[in-house]
Amino acid sequence: MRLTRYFLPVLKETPSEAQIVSHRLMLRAGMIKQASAGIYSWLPLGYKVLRNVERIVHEEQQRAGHIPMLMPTLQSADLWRESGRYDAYGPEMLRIRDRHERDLLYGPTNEEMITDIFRSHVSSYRDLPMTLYHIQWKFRDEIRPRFGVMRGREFLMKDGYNFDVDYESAIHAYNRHMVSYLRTYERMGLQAIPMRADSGPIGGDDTHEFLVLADTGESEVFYDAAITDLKFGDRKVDYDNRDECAEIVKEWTTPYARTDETHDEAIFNQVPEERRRTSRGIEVGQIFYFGTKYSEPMGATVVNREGQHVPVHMGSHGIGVSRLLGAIIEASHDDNGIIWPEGVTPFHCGIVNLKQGDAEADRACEQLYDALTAKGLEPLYDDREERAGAKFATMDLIGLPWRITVGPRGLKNGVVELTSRKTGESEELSPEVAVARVAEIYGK
Ligand code: 5CA
Repeated sequence: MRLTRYFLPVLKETPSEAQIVSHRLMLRAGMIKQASAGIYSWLPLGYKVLRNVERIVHEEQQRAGHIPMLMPTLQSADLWRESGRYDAYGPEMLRIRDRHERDLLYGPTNEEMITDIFRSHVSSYRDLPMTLYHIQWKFRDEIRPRFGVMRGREFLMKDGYNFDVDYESAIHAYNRHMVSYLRTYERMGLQAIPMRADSGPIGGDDTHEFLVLADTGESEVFYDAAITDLKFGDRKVDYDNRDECAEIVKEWTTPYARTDETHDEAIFNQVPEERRRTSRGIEVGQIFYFGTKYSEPMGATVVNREGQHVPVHMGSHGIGVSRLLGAIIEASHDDNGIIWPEGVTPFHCGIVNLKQGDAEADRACEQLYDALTAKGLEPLYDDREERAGAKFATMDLIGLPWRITVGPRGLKNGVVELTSRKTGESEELSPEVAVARVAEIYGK
């Protein structure tokens, strides 16, 4: 993409309404624009990152054997009356009446709708286990939407639902989700720690939240520092193997890690003092096992191996897709702007032409652009007639992990400069080697 042909409305001023750094940077980098309280338009740069986050979520869900689908945003109130949540959910639910006086709602979550789909089509244990998921917009009329996409009213969520014939298989589904989430967040350059939590309006006994440590997080968290040393890495996991998944879950749930809702001072005090940490965290996901809470009142049963009709065991599993953009920025920025992890960056690499209009520099930039594109990479070429300082400031603000700087002086010696956004370190390389280096970084 050439910057002169793109829509990147960066702001010079720091927007006064934004209280935390991720919100400020998302506005300044032209990623989002508020449409009304807690509701945002995703401008091209923000939309690109959102799609990248979504893609990783899809890939990891499908790697774990979960099936993608799409349910609507508007739901019938009648379904929620069946589960008893229509009245219980309270003012966070946006209730709507259509022209035929039928009650609808903008879905804050989809347990009822998925249970209805399941009961209409599945009746035997032979079709299980089954996990269906979608990535869809949700609406919760939060009393205090704030921090930009972090606590929005309209937000994008991945929500998945497992259906299992008995408790043991449902716990395997829970474990499988935990394992797949660990890999999902790591691919986004995040450390998200599973913490024992409270189930709130979704219900159920077993639940973990995934928290990214950040001073601006809304939750208070207590943990054993040992958990921050754990890495998922590129282990090969057989997601159907119950023992293997249970082992990984044990590894991550043995060190103490709880949110303030479930924190237990007596247990925490057994952690050696030098490893006890109190911090704040951003909740980027939550998994629940709630058994037959929805299947029983809604009559979602299957015939089990013994020929009996039993309500299915269910759980639901959420990832805050749009919130993740805020969380990633909170975890990865400096005074000059965002520092995108390579896994989610909107463009792989920036090209800065120090002397737009200089025939040599222009040609070298075009060649770099073509060579990077030919490798399957997407560069952002700053081809504006701007001074170098302004171009560097824009690149730093929007946070591309790598920048190639091209100027007449370097070209005389046959070199361009490859700079890491994270470390600020630069290397002078021939254009060919610079392209090969960037391609190698992205595994292309
Ligand atoms: N049905 C379950 C799991 S599918 C559910 O709704 N879980 S949840 O309430 O925990 O939401 C899942 C994730 O969505 C949260 O972990 C959080 O990351 C994100 N989320 C929740 N509320 C908001 C909000 N107001 N703005 C942005 N993201 C949110």
